[in-house]
Amino acid sequence: MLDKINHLVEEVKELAASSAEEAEQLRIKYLSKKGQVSQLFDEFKTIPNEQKREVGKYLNILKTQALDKINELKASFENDTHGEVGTDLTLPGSVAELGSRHPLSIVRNEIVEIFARLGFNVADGPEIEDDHHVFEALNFPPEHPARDMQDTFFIATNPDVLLRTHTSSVQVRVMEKQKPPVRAIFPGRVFRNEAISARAHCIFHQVEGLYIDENVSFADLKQTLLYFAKEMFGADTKIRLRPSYFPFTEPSAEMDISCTLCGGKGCNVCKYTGWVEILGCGMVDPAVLESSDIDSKAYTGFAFGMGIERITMLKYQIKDIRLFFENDKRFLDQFKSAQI
Ligand code: 2U9
Repeated sequence: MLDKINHLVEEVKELAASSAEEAEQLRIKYLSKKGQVSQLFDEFKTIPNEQKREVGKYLNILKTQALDKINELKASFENDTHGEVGTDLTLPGSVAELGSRHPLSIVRNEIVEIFARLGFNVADGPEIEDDHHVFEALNFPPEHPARDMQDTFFIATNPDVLLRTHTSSVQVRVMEKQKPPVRAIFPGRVFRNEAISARAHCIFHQVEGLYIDENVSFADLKQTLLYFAKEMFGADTKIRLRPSYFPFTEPSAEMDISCTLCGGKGCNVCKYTGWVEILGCGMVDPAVLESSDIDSKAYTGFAFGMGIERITMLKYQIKDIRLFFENDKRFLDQFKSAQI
């Protein structure tokens, strides 16, 4: 039996394989249940007891050597693909895909650029605000429904810590710090406690504008917004103003543009009226100027506000506001060519 073992030890030393497949065949030949090494273990049971100690030792050495050799052969094929399915260095490299700007950012940047051409700066402020900057200084009466839990998100139980419902709070902060003339726009994220649907979301984006100086008139407001509408929606765009009401402006108006889809003839986007509403505006209420210590006899101002989602939906004919917040790459990829 020792001869057989020695013979196999020598045989195992010389084992060679040209593929992983062949190495596996060798494992079967020597180490499987019916393999040559295993058969020697069966034979081992039959030898006299006094030989068992010595033979057992060599048998174990044979088994270990066979295992090591075959594992070594197998390992040599794990990283060696012999040019079959390995790295083909002649293939073109994988392309690192560039991201694209979010449609809301594209439209916000476009709005900022249009007003920059008219001399408006950009100002920014906190999203977590207090009652004074969101409501009080803007002439909201104490019982106004916007102040209700139903409409505004309050943080914890403190009624004086809330998420801003409009960026007008930033205007108040600017007026408190900077004396007229003020000519700025205020892009930012706002929060309203609303049910989410295809047309409304509890988080959305606004751009508001404010111009305060001596002799600022409603005609200035109208001309500024006409310029904006033509730059944003095309030179043929017409505007119309309808009387409205906001606590912070007097007089107030809502502005429509001629329908971007049918040009005013009537379609389902404009509900066959030829007009679509895009923003609210008005002359800053003297009480609002006074609450920020601006002399309402010396200065007048106009203000306007628009939802960026609404402008983007109109411009790109997007039917559901929720698409802006889902980050579906198939949606976002469609804006690659529109980046500014
Ligand atoms: C100050 C004074 C006046 C900002 C204005 C609107 C009209 C308006 C809405 C449009 C759609 C908000 O996003 S929306 O829901 N905004 O209609 N905003 S005037 O007036 C101000 C702001 C600040 C100190």
